[in-house]
Amino acid sequence: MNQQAPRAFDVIVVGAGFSGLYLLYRLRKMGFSTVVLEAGSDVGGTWYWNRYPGARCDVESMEYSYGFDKQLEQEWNWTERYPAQPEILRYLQHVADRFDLRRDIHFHTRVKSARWQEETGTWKVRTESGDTLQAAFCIMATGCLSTPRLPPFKGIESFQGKWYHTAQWPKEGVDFTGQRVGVIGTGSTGIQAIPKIAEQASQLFVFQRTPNFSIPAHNGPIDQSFQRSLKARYPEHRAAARASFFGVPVEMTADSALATPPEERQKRFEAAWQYGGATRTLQAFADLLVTEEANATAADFVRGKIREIVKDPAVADLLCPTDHPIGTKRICVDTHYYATYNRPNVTLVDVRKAPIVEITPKGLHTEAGDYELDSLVFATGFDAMTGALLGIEIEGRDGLTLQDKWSSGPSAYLGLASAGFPNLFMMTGPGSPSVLSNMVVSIEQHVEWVTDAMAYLREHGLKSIEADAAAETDWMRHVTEVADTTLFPKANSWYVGANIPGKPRMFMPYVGGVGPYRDHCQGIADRGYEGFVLEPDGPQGKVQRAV
Ligand code: NA7
Repeated sequence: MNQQAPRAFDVIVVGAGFSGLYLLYRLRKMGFSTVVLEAGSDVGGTWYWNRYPGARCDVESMEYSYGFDKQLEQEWNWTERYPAQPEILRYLQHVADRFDLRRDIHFHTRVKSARWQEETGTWKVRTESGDTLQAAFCIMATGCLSTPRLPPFKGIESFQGKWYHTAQWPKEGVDFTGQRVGVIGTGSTGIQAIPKIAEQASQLFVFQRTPNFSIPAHNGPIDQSFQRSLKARYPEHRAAARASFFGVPVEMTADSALATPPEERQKRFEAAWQYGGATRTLQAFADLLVTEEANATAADFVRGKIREIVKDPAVADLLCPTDHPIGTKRICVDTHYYATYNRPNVTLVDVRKAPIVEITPKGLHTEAGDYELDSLVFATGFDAMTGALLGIEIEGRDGLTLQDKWSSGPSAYLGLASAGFPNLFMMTGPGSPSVLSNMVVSIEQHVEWVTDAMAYLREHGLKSIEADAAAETDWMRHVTEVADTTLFPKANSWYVGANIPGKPRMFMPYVGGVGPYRDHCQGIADRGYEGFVLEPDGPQGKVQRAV
């Protein structure tokens, strides 16, 4: 697509994951000419890049799927209770084919910059290969966990073996059979990959700085009668998901962990553990994420399980998290993670006590010794939530860049739009429920809300919509206030940017709940896009405020 004049569209969407695909489907249906720009060679977003062994969603298949098309949700059959990466990727490929989406997606196209052109009221988007496109609207569907982080380990270039980042895994896969492998990182990714790599490697060294809580998935083939019965009541089920707290319908309780007798409390935690997944444990009692004493009852329960499973008490001790309340860092959902440490070929190395000094040609050197390795796997996470947005030079009105505006922390009205950046939307941006929710449910809400807003502009002869600065400030204050009523901000998590040196510390996701957030957004739309500045089309261009 090399041409002189920028190609013009109504909408440019960046990213072809869950958000980008649904945006394209809906915008096309609404008659907006749309192009999607995608860095990968295929659709899938997160599920395109994260192909490491064991990669699996921690939300169940029947929940983690689109609800916008009745036939789609009926015709697609999931094979496992929790979907593995290849299956989610196949699902998204199916969606792309079924709705003929690929013809408007430019693959191998990484966006470098997006600049607002005041004279024309359009966004000029430049790709890394130098092409330019322009559109009235630009929607960043760039994902929350799409900028991998590789810490600057000294000596990495000298390593004679092979190394991999889990989020940039080779498409052809990696065979570790007979190898001495090192894994750095024990977040959700490491916890999924470690049991799989342990099955192949001759020796696996896990370099752990901070342990995390993990709950078994109890994954397995999906129960087909369950699949059929849920499909029969999908409309009610989806409605309940949309109104729920995390985007997954779970019966809420008002019970307090502290007010419940210990035996009864244990029983409930045990039932949640046996059911599998994180949601039931975190929602077993109403006060688990609110008071430290209540939280400690759940944390003690999981630590007890770790000690039951892991045979060597010293290893079990090292695997027991003590530095954060359970659930305040993304709780992991695993398959045989803790039991993996009972294998004779697996060694847990404490790099908190004796930190990694450097990568050497033959392996890895810590303050306590040397490890000879054939391969190294970095499961070291992401520059979450803001990384992908700030990785693009986004310039709004009067030369204001998003990098400058967010230099002391991100700010976005509803997590969807930022003052100074008209007609620019972000999907699951900071200040929206995003990573604290079932992403697909949140994404569908965003897509519908944003595209409805665009249709409203069209119907009312308006040319731009922009977050009002005061409304945005109020929203971000609310986001922080709600977070401060919980234990979430206490953890040094990627939710607060703590994993990236120098990143401003701020609790980024909105923890007020998916249902309440949705109602709030709907109210704003019903009141004529309250808190947004809407600008009429035409040269007179008087600003109409719906604040
Ligand atoms: P996470 O959860 O950010 O985990 C990254 C891991 O890497 C974590 O254990 C880190 O330890 C470790 N890490 C990072 N840098 C280092 C250095 N320099 N030395 C040793 N260890 C290090 O990323 P994931 O990919 O696992 O998960 C991200 C999300 O993706 C997940 O929550 C799901 O929502 C999907 P630390 O805790 O910093 O001590």
